[in-house]
Amino acid sequence: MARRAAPAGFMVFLLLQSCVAYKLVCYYTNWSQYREGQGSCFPDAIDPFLCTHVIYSFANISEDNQLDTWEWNDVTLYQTLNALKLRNPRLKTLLSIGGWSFGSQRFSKMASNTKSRRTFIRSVAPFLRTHGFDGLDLAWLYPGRRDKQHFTTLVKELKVKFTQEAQSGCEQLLLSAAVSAGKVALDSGYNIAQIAQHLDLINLLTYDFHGAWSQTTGHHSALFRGQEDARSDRFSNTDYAVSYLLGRLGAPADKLVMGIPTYGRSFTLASSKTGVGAPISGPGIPGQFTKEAGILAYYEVCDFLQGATVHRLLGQQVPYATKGNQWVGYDDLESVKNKARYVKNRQLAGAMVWALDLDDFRGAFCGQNLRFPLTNTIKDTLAAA
Ligand SMILES: *[C@@H]1O[C@H](CO)[C@@H](O)[C@H](O)[C@H]1NC(C)=O
Ligand SMILES: CC(=O)N[C@H]1CO[C@H](CO)[C@@H](O)[C@@H]1O
Repeated sequence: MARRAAPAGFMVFLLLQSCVAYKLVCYYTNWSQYREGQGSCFPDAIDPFLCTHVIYSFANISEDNQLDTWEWNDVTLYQTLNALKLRNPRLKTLLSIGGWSFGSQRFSKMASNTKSRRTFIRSVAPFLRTHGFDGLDLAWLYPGRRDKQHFTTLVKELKVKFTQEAQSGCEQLLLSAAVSAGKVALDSGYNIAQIAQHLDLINLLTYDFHGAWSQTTGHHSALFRGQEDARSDRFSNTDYAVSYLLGRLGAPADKLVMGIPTYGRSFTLASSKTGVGAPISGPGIPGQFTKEAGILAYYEVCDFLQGATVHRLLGQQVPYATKGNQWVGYDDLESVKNKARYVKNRQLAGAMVWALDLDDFRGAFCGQNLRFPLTNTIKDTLAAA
């Protein structure tokens, strides 16, 4: 008997393991296709077993308040992305609406009016089903004070609609939101405890804490507060945001997904000072592929590191590198491993990656002989016992 009980116990163990599996939610951006040469990324480059959820960003809201495509070839890319599910049927895909360049105003207009909100909500499920998505992600960046109630209503009504729609026998559509990790935005724009009831996932944007808009160098996605942080910067780290959401705002840990960036934020130094808090003259020079001042994809960071000096911030637990008058704060294998461990220690729902196309998705630049080295490291760390 005892010998037969062991495998049964082992099976239960396996089942329990799969119940607590952490989510790995990965964004893919519609504009990465246009990067030149090795930088160009199409959804078929995505390993279907890498993430549990892939979110396609971004979709639009049309003139008549319906969910709509953005790029001329979005429908084709939706198909390519959703075809990944033929290889991994457990993969979930979501469509994200909004984003930075979309802004807040049009969300605000749609959500504040009962009629336009209803029109939008009615358009969502048919659109997602037509294109083979499993859910919607709201990337309203960011709801202001006057939007707080409307955002809550939008989330609640979407959930009601999704529940109704699932009665036809389909698996219920998922609903997530990308939520600011900045204390000021959190306080003014979100009723976290209420929206959390209706959302399946809260994707916390725990990056962009620091950038060229600041006067000095600083890491944009520190895990913890560091000694070098000014008092005014004490809220600008991942740990603060997570603790604030869990402890003060009433976010349930099992819905909270912590963002980890696969890009760095760079600066041009204004003096011979090169540490944290050094004066800057502006953003860093654009990367060869991403071509945006102040931003470097991880694969561009790898290139930058040749001949650069790397420093690890012990308190903040993230690295930065300097070369000439350039300074970049980024995440590497070690820092993302630490962050993934943090996700497990806090028993969060999982980790989110922004973005797959900024990781070394070809495995061509970082010499690790591995595609998606950062995302794979997060995956492995989350899966480790
Ligand atoms: C997005 O929708 C707005 C109307 O709300 C429209 O003016 C704009 O052209 C759309 N953008 C694209 C790229 O289709
Ligand atoms: C090429 C490109 O940038 N396409 C669009 C992808 O979606 C965003 C929405 O945030 C647009 O701003 C981009 O223009």
